[in-house]
Amino acid sequence: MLTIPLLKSLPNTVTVPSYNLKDVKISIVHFGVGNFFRAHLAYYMDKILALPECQEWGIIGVGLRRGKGPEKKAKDFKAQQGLYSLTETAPNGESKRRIIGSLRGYLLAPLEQEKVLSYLSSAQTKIISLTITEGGYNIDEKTGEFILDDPDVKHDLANPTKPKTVFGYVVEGLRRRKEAGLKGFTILSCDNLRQNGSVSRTAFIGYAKALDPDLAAWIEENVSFPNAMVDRITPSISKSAAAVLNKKSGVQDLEPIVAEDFTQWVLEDKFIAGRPPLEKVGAEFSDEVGTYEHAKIRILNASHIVFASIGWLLGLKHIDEVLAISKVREFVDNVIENDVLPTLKGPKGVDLQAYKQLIFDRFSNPAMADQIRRIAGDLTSKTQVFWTETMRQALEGKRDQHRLIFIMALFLELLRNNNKEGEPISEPALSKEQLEIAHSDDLKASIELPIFDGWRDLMTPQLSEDIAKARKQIRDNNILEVLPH
Ligand code: CS2
Repeated sequence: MLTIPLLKSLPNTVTVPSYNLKDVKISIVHFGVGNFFRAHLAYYMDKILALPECQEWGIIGVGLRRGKGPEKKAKDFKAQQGLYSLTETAPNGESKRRIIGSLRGYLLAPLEQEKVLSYLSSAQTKIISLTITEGGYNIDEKTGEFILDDPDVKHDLANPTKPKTVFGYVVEGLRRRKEAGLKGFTILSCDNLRQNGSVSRTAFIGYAKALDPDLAAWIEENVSFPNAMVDRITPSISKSAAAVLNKKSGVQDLEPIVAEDFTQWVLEDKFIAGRPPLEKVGAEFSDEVGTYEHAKIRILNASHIVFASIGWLLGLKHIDEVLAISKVREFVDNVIENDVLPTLKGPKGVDLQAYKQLIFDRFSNPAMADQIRRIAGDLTSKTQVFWTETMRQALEGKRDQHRLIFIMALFLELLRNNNKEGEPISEPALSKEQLEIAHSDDLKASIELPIFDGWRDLMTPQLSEDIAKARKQIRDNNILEVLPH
């Protein structure tokens, strides 16, 4: 186990916090303490805390759900005083290890509701950051509106002081701030969404309006929602991978993580309650964040789920194994070159071809052993976010569609869950009834599932026919033989 007193006795190959952990104050409340957050925002804040006069920027993490996983995490972080180790691995396998000290505590909201609310309403709190997944913003892709009809949202609207959702918590925190005459804070999304700040605004204001229009108006004035592009590949960690990491680092850590050595964070400078000097620790402020986000999502995340879907159907486990198949790499390269880049504007000075190349090289890093299962999971939400714009441009602009039809067919085959072992992939956005449709052998039924809602209005009977045909081709053949040119 890793604890503050033990930091002194760690091997000297491990970088430990140079600041005094006891001096750190909490100004950031983070919802969704997953591996990506721990390798990204918490990593940047760890560097911030090491700067002079920056010890106010500690983080308290919040988990919203009970269950075996979150409860273990809560127990582990309590035992380790929030500390954990991060291994950063380069494509040549070389690794650097550091202990991250910025996470100063972890609260499991259902068990510590008032504590979470007191952090949210504390005068010291300046930023609420979020990694709540692409589907977590509860937005209807067809209308672009916050879904009030969700059972947990309904619960929170009826019981605003005893919330369950992130919207309920944050808005109750803001209500208390307003009542106490305090100012608001910044809500900073770190999820892969096009315009994640604007989507957060729609979600939180949408919830607040349904609860109390006066409070919603106050929030519009007192809360800022910067857009931000985030990027760092962070695999899941199995028990055995954790044991290997600990053996290599010489740290007995209950919650070790690994990430690639690449990291990027481009943000809008819109922090209503102040911010740490992130530009001093490698983040960039830009007024072109939307362009960065679009490029990242439409190239990196969009191609990631295509590689992962093909890999899954081939029965592979790790993404670098898929990149090693030249036919697959060629196919996805063609898709990006012909179907994505012609309708995508990159940020000033960024060569999108080189950007794509770098991304494919990052995916090929065997030292990461990044799981296909992780990337292919939650395909319904991810497809809506990562593919909508490309699909809309192709369908509206009457551009060539044959590769995109194949991709739609591929996604439905993945949802059908027919990998060699017949193992299901996690699909949290679908109900039991929808999952049955997804798993059926019918070639057309699942076309109606929400996965294609981002371009539902552009779907035609002919397109459905073509998707069904492509599905049949994938099923009846080795997928490598039917990848379109
Ligand atoms: C992946 C991302 O889950 C996914 O779909 O594409 O987690 C990806 O690894 C990160 O966005 C990289 O920044």
